[in-house]
Amino acid sequence: MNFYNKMKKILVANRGEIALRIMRSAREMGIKTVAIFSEADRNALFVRYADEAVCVGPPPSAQSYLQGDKIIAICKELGVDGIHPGYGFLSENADFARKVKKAGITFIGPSAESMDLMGDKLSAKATAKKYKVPMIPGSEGAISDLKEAVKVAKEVGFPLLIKASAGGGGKGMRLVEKESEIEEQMKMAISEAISAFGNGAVFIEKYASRPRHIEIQLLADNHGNCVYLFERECSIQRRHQKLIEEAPSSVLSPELRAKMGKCAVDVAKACNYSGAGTVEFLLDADLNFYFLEMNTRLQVEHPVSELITGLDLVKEQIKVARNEKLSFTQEDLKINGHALEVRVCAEDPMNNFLPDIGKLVVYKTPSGPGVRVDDGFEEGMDIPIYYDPMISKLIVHGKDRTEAIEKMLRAIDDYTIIGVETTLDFCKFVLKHEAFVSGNFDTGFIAKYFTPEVLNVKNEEYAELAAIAGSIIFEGNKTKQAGSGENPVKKSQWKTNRLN
Ligand code: MV4
Repeated sequence: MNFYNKMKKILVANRGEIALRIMRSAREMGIKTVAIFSEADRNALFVRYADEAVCVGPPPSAQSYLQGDKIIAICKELGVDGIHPGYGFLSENADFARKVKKAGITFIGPSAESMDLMGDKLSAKATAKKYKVPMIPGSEGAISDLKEAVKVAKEVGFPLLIKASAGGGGKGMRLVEKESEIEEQMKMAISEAISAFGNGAVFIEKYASRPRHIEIQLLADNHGNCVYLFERECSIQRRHQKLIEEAPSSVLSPELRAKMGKCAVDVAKACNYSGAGTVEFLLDADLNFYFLEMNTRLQVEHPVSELITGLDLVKEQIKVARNEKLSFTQEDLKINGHALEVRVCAEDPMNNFLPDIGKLVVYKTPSGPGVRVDDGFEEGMDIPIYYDPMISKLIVHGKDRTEAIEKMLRAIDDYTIIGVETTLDFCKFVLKHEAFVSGNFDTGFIAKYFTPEVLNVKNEEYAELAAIAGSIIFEGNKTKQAGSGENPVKKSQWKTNRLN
């Protein structure tokens, strides 16, 4: 069957940078785009970029971007062939994927069955186990009574983690350091799981201290082909929020990369996966790796994989969704250079990374060879309080890791954001840190090295510099004719992001 003519119009069930990024690829493929938006996003770039746009409701996500039935009704009305869910919102909602399919619309993502299998962590582990994918020692299934919990705990040893089966991404995890804490932590974990996910199933795993977080990007078609697009190193995280990602990881040998890649492909085969997906692994200090979970969506950090492989993951997702075969094999894929991504969030690192929303009074993005900015904001716009405070993703591609770091530092300096605090200064601190530069870091990096003072010192230096700059301008204005047009202070010395 030839489905090539299918997919003339796609609805993007998302907002912000990812909605725009998806629409750009669709447009390059000659596909019309439909945006849905909430009342808070009326003036957003992605709404204007789309060929058609429909308001779905008031600002809160539950009343807008999560209104699955409403979104499907819009698709029917506008003759939409496919829905791209982006990340977050409805992207990993199996019931939504089922309804979309039932309505005769293509869900650009895996089947509802794959999502069901991987959405529940216990069933994900049971599925992956069929292919002998390495697992962290722990309970075989759900644990409901204390006696069993104690028995498993004694087998695996302390410290251990109690995890919610319906959790994921770090939600619903509890650390247990010794036997006397088990009872209380089990009770807490179960009641939390019930209130957060409506499912009280929990399981136990040995706690791996300070692992690295390595994830493998996969792409599978509907004809039995599946390839890995290498790894992303995502260990620079804070409270399960990734802040810097890179590809490739500086610690994987080609042999380990191939081994982890094959395991990830096995996980995809075990759940009959289709489309773009990611398998998360923990990597310990001895370079042993363990399956954690599978993300059945396009991820925020996908651009670093695009840059090192030369692929457009959104285009590949669309091609797979219209039943095309992958146009390349594993052997065709090679890692080209090194890519880094920093998440530019409207958060204040000096104040516990609390969201700092407001107006982008000045907003100037960096550019130049190897610099990519995925954003959805313009100067003068307000960052809405209702959603994730991510302003943009700044992504660079260099011939090697050193060049990528240098390029990122330059790009951060060339980025001007005034009006809200951002994570740019913080990212610069990380990129200059000896542990990051040497590659000798893990998920404990921020806890180990970051305190607000490390930025404070820099800010004091900046304040000093600003004072000097101010006095030079003042002196300059006194001695120069007004309107001479010459500014004795280079613009870059003013920058809020310049640390030293
Ligand atoms: C773990 C772990 C240590 N031991 N499991 C956090 C996110 C979720 N995908 C699983 N997570 C972890 N599971 C065992 N048995 C440590 C983490 C973890 C972590 C993992 C990846 C990246 C950052 C992290 C930060 C804290 C904890």
